[in-house]
Amino acid sequence: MFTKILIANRGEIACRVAATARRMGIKTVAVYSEADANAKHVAVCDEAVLIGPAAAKESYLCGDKIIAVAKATGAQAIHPGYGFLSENAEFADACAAAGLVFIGPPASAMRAMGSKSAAKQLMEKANVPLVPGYHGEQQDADFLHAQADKIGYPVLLKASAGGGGKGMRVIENSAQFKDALASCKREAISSFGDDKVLAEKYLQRPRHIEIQVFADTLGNCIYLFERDCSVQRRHQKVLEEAPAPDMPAERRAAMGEAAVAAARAVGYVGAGTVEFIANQDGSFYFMEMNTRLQVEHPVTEMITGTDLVEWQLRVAAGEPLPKQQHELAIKGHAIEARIYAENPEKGFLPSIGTLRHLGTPGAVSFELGGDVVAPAAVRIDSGVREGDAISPFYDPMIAKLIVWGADRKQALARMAQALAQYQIVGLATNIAFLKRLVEGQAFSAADLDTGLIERNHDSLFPAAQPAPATALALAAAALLAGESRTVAAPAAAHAADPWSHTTGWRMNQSYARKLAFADEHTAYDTFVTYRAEDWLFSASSAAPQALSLATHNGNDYSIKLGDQATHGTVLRDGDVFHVFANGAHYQLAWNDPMAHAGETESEGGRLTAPMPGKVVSVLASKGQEVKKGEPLVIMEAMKMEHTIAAPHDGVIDDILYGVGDQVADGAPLLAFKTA
Ligand code: MV4
Repeated sequence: MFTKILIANRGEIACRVAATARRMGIKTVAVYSEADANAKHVAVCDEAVLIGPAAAKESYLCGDKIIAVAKATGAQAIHPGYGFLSENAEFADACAAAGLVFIGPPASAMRAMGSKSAAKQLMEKANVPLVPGYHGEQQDADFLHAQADKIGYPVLLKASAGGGGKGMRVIENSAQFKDALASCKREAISSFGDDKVLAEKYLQRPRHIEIQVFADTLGNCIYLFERDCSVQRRHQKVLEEAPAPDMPAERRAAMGEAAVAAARAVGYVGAGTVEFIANQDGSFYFMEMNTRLQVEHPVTEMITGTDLVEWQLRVAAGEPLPKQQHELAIKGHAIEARIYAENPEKGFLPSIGTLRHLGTPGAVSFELGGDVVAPAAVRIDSGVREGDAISPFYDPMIAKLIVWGADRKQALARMAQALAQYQIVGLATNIAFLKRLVEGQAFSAADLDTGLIERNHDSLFPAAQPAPATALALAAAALLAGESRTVAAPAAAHAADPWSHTTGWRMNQSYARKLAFADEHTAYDTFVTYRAEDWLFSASSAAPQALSLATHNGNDYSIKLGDQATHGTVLRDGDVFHVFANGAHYQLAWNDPMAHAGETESEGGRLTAPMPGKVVSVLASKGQEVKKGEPLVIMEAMKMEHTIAAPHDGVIDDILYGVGDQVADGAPLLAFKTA
């Protein structure tokens, strides 16, 4: 076995590989870009070497630099993870030439599967089922038209060089063929520089089912069952599960054997995935083979009790597969959800920024019957920690949340629960969307196909709901508790002095303080009346109810509103209260009437945006002398205007944004020199 390996990747997969290496007593070398100097993968490896600037093609894609680092640090093998160099046959060859083991398949197998149409021809010879169609060299329009008529409509035209859904055309009938072929070829040449197409029977509601295969250098090749990855969005997987729902044992064996035949046909070694497209009736057809460890490998690990990275290391070191086919069995059900920094309400636009707060569901492990310990119920694979940034340079995945259950129903319930416990402040995420997805009727009932998200668009993107009174009450309680702490502490010496109390004691007992909150859609006026032991609270026009803070531990609050007990986490970020309660995340901006110049946040003479928003007015100019408290910039965010004022007398050094500019949370708006 190797004593030291280099991990040619970043993020969660680099951390994942490092965890297994550490457990096996293998030292690890990380490589990193300038953007990743403080990244988690650098921290979890034994050594780390800078390989270049942030852009992947100047760092993580530089095979020669990475090989040089492996040689210099004495690593014997390179694990490429997924993406980057993982399916690059030239890199695998270069590793071999440098006397390093590439932890992956032979370059020849990568090349054989790299060309989609050549792979299909190989598979045809190996008796791996293919979608009925024409995958040959002849490209004459009349010939292809005759092939399409023979296949029967609907027919799908695909660019041979394509993949990921680009260059595909569905043809409903023979009359549409000519125009569709011309347009498909135009797209194929402009996207891939190759106008070769293939024609297939179009499957109307297909499922994406893939088989995990593993082969060693001694001629053993086995399958570790299937994963159903039908829930996708624009060819990006969103949820993956194992085993596939409604998979009869005979079909599982047939698919497994077809996948093993596919792997054997290209002399495969290591971890691979054979992708099939399956009809609702269960018929299945080879699509392509991924010659790497996949993002969704944990669901297979959880149901088989294996560590696939350990298997990869053993196979790469020349050892036999740790298990034979008959020693493998499926236990329970696992589901993975990919948590992304993206905004589902804004077309899944990636969200860049800092994970200012990261609260994860607690890991749960338990006993299953006798002394057999079941897999942990919740596993989180992540390459980021609280305080880390999601940058524009790499994939904006925050974490993979993987749950295990004795059956699908239990796994589903645990996934919903774990998503409800996930707390992220600082970035938009797809967590609420994932929760709607796993709780939705279609996924719950395993009514799976690649169109699930589009078909259920209306229930997956419901109109925004106003925040419930309990969420507003939690924000109010946190605000009031925070005020009594910060103000009461220095006044403790004068405890007898009613004027230094902040319990709200007032000459006029009926005084109701207005706390104005707002989220992106709604403004909420709430009213608080201070009483001896509690508050009287009303949200908008609702009748006032007694509100009290039962317990308060860090950011966790238990309150009572009327006769309803509620708890939640409340994080205050400037004037925004992030309330996590009932599995939802409410972002409530407080319009603080007392906020004025002297309290405006300023860092090192710079003035920053209190929350993400838009600049609506710039009142100062470069070089201008200003007085403390003078308004400089007005921003609009969360339905409110925020005035950024001079913290001291001084001079405007620079103005960094103009009217109409979108500004990120915490961004400096202007440079300011104190007089
Ligand atoms: C298909 C298909 C229906 N019929 N082929 C999309 C990308 C590519 N690699 C294969 N794709 C498809 N091929 C036939 N004959 C539907 C898809 C497809 C799809 C496949 C797998 C996972 C998600 C998908 C989403 C849309 C379309």
